[in-house]
Amino acid sequence: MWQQILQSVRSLEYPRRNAVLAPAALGAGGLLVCWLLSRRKIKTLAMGDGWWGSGERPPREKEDETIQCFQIETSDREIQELHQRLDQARYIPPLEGAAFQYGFNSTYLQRVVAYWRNQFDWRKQLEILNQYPHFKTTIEGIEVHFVHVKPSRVPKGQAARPLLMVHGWPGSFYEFYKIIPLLTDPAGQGLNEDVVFEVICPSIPGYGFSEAPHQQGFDTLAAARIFHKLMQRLGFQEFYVQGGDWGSRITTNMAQMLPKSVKGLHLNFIFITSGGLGMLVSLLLGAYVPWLVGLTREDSRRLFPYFEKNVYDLLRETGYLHIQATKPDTAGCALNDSPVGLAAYILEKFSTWTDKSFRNMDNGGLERKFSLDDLLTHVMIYWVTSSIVSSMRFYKENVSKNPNAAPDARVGVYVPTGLAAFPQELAHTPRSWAKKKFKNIVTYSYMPRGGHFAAFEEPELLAQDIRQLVKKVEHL
Ligand SMILES: *[C@@H]1O[C@H](CO)[C@@H](O)[C@H](O)[C@H]1NC(C)=O
Ligand SMILES: CC(=O)N[C@H]1CO[C@H](CO)[C@@H](O)[C@@H]1O
Repeated sequence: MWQQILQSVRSLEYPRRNAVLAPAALGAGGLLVCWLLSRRKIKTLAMGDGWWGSGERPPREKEDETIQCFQIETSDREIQELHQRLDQARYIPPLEGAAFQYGFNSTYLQRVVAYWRNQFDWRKQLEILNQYPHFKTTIEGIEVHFVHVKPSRVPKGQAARPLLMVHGWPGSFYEFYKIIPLLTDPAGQGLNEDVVFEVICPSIPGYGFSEAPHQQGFDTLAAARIFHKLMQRLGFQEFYVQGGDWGSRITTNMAQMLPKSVKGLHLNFIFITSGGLGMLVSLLLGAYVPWLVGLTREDSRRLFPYFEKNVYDLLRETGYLHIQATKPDTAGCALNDSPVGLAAYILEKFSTWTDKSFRNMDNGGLERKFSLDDLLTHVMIYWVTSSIVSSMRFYKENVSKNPNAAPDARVGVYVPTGLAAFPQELAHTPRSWAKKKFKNIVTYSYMPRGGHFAAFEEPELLAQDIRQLVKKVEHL
């Protein structure tokens, strides 16, 4: 196509016989080329700027860009106070035979709380949390926390690939603690892999140890911009990004903002606002003739019966979303005041989002894939930082408007993208739907097992899939 246009423009250059027509034709050809070029130019998402600190932005004062080392610490008094609250909790019995269908089974909750009170060793978990280097730095008026792990050894002739990994709700940077060694030290984990990463896991502002925004309007675009500023401050020009849940939307926004900085985007949760007409047609016909509407057999297995699997199930599981997208502070008052309520609210998600059938299990299947130590560590990260309310507000800032009108809905994603579709994810997005938004899907994997908390549940599978993307992008 290009060749042809250039050729025809060139052939217009030498028609000596017609000296008058030539410049006119050249001008028209030039315009055509310009128009085509502008059409080919990739639309990016405006980066903008923001201020999330308390009060007015100080006039023209340069932000302190230093990066400080940080360690997670809690005082004995905080632990004592937590124990007092755990001791004073009150419970009502679950409905007979209800398992997790009405929410967290309070009989099982008492067991979790007894473990928390008597066996859970926060000091030991703190040692685990602090085994990797933590830092804080101020961006747009708030302190941003991140974990930064450099590889201990890099194979000869290789360079470590910087990789930013972003968590979601109700998770934290701790979701990545099992995948970090697989990515930064494959040899130490018995993996024969040349591709080694330098991993940066920030806490979304308002989550865990990142300060909460003091101003309204902190959405995924703002988070994406802040993480770009963080990576720039750390000196990375080009890097990979990975995310699930909110992390998926944030890293996608990063790829839309500065596509040149993002070498590859890997997602284990696929956010699309609408799949257009193609999606509608494939929903109507996909169960009968998947091949005709761009679906694979596996897509159709995961999608249908659609209302059962992807509509009713979603309705049953997303009441929290409506609360958090409308009046987060109200329910948040209770959760921030009661560690038992907080544990029930957070851990219920680790049950059903890992496997929907866990709803029918007395103990929500929680200990099938996770240890209580790991689960309670997540809860503690929210408790000791009082961050549940600010984490919930992120929904308010992102779900209240028309999603199709959001600026990021009108900009495609052109960076090389790897999509990992885990079978127990809340909803399945076939490649043919994702293509509308992600214009350069390099890998699309039907993962054999695992759900919403991919890095936490299936670190080996996720690490493998990230490496697969990097190898394709770099032609290794
Ligand atoms: C709640 O969990 C407890 C402990 O796991 C179990 O014994 C009980 O049967 C469950 N109750 C309901 C209503 O499912
Ligand atoms: C649907 C909605 O309210 N989206 C907001 C969330 O964040 C985007 C940017 O990522 C805003 O532009 C949207 O308005």
